[in-house]
Amino acid sequence: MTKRNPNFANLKDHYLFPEINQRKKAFLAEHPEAKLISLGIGDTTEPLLPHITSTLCQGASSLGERDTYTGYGPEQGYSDLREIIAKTIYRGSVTPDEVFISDGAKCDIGRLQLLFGSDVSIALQDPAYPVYLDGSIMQGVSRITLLPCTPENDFFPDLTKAKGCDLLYFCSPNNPTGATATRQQLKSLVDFAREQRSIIIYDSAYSAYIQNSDCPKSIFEIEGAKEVALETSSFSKMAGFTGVRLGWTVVPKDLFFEDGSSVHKDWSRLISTLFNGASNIAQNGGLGVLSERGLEEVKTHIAFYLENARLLKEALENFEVYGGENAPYLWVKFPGKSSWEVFQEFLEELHLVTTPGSGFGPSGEGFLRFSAFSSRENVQKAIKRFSKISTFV
Ligand code: PGU
Repeated sequence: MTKRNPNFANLKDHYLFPEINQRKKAFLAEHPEAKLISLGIGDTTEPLLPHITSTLCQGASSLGERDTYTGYGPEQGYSDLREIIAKTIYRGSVTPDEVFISDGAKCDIGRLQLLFGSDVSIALQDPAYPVYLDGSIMQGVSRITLLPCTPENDFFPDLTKAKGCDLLYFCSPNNPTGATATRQQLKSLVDFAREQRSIIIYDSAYSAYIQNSDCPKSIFEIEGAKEVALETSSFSKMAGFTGVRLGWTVVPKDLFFEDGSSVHKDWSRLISTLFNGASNIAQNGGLGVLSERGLEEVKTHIAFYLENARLLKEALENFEVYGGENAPYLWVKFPGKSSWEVFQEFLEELHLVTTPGSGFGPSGEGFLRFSAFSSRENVQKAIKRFSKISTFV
């Protein structure tokens, strides 16, 4: 008989978000009348605005004409999209041939884990997006160091704990804490990686939410980063493309493995073998997003979700609340209770779905994550329900 991949025995039974869905379904089975509001998974809710929508439609209709029909595209993505990303997002600090278009950051994180394989030691923020840890375990990585990020260290880890690690995952603005690293902090991260000769896998999926000019939107704003970092990012949270599926990863040509071979070259090899390029319709939409009119539409959406975050933060002011200013997440401490206990109370007493902090790592215990991705109406309804929190916490 076929043997199970033994790495899977080292995982928890469920990925975090399906587990939340199961609890939600179990609750609805007993209370079918409940009007649940989700401040749980970070999934955009607002309809796309006209210019971006029109570029997606145009991408689809061009497939209906002989002269404009396209099939498989280049695995690395369309050159005009790579060019506009290099110019608009990175202001020329990376070249178009260092940009690889993807079907989203999550998918690329999985492929990056395949690139580095199992024989690496990794360090990651705790709490962190669960894909960094679960995906590494699937690959068979066993040398794993968690770097606690708590209010006590201003959510920036003690890097000395990551000494000697091969890969350093870093996400800013952070999911789930909403903490956003300053230029000084990112400089210390890059200096550390240069000293250690480690590679940083930098996730900037939420960079469009950064309002503070002292917080870089990309690791490549830091001098020397191209020698030690690659960056994965996404149109999902920037442009409401969670369902459209479009992202990118920048792999600098200055990045090398220990034996002197090129990371860029191996990544090209991997992508051309295991990926057939992002959807041509989605890529047309990506060009729309990064056009002048598209970027105006993006600003409107970002401002909308940040206003949701502000309203939620204001309503939770009696609690210890972090994040929400440069990120679409609030990180709220509920002392004396486990995250899953408080999650269940919010579900049963307020009919609100949140995300338990412990699902992002042990340092998340006792916290809940609130997502600001919601309609204004639902945010206002959720805030009204908050008045009952004092009856159970
Ligand atoms: N990177 C980070 C840090 C994320 O939080 C998410 C989504 C992604 C990447 C995924 O980006 P895509 O480009 O859409 O693939 N995090 C959400 C959704 C849950 C999930 O499993 O991806 C969240 O609620 O944490």
